[in-house]
Amino acid sequence: TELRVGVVGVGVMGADHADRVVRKTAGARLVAVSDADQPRAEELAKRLSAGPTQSVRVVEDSLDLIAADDIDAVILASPGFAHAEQLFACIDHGKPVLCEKPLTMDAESALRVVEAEHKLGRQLIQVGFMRRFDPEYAALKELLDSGELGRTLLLHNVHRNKSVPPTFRSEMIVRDSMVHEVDIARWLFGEEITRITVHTPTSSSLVRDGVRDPQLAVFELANGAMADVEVFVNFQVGYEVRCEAVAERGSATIGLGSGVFTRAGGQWGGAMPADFRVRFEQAYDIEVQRWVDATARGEIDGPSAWDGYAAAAVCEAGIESLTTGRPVDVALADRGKVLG
Ligand code: ISE
Repeated sequence: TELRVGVVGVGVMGADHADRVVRKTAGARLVAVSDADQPRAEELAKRLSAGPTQSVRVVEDSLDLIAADDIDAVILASPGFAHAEQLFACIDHGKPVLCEKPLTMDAESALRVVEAEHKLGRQLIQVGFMRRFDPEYAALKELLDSGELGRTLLLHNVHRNKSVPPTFRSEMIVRDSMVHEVDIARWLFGEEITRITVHTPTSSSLVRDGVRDPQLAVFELANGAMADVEVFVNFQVGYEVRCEAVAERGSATIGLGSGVFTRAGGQWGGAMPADFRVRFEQAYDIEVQRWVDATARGEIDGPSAWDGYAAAAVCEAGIESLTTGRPVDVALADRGKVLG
């Protein structure tokens, strides 16, 4: 009784997940893939069908893949703008779905997804905030929750990519990159974000005209705590994600890098990955395995549609703040009313 999985969208992340289902995930089998770029889907299906027992087919239309009788569950890794329609299809067909961030492009459509799932009466949607499964983040959460350091007061975050594709404009930096810190702040504090300010320091001259990169944001949480984050997606050097939590009786930092440090040739240091797939490989592996295991039980085991909606609401306010640099209040529906 293997879970028969279909992957929608086989760009960088979807191809990585498809590979993960084939090679590393127990209790799951990759049955089909689909992509707006048909040749890309064909190529991946061919590559992953190489094994003797493994045959992966291409379905032209993502909605047909979602509806297919031999697909039990879906990994959604299409671009964010395609998610809403595909999520509604998953809900219509009762198919569990691991949806890459962002859940949808705006708070209004994200809330409609939450409501549609709620009407169904069971949780089908898990959102791909994979950092929650990263062993370092998980250990940080455990430490903070233990109370050993007292109450957590602040988070300082750094989030840098070596570079990004040309489609990555200022709003996308908020919606696709900063959204991870939005989720991490909500998760570590166990509180909603009520206000966001996005500052735009001088942009790097290496960045396309009009793109604001780096960005410096401050989140205010419902309990009065705050988090800051520098997001810099054209850092040139490598991929780097750090988080320091400041509590009443101490602080804790993750993401300082590990591995081999050398001293040679008048230099000292270690290597930096270029790619988030390297830094968060374990997180992705654990995320997908736990999603498969939970799906077999008819459950989810990770960030919910509500978490995706709340993040979308914060990002929408963040995108508004991006243009003015002024604080913007987050408009969030009443959770009790929506899910009550
Ligand atoms: C990318 O889309 C991701 O989701 C990565 O986790 C994030 O760190 C990166 O900034 C985004 O480009």
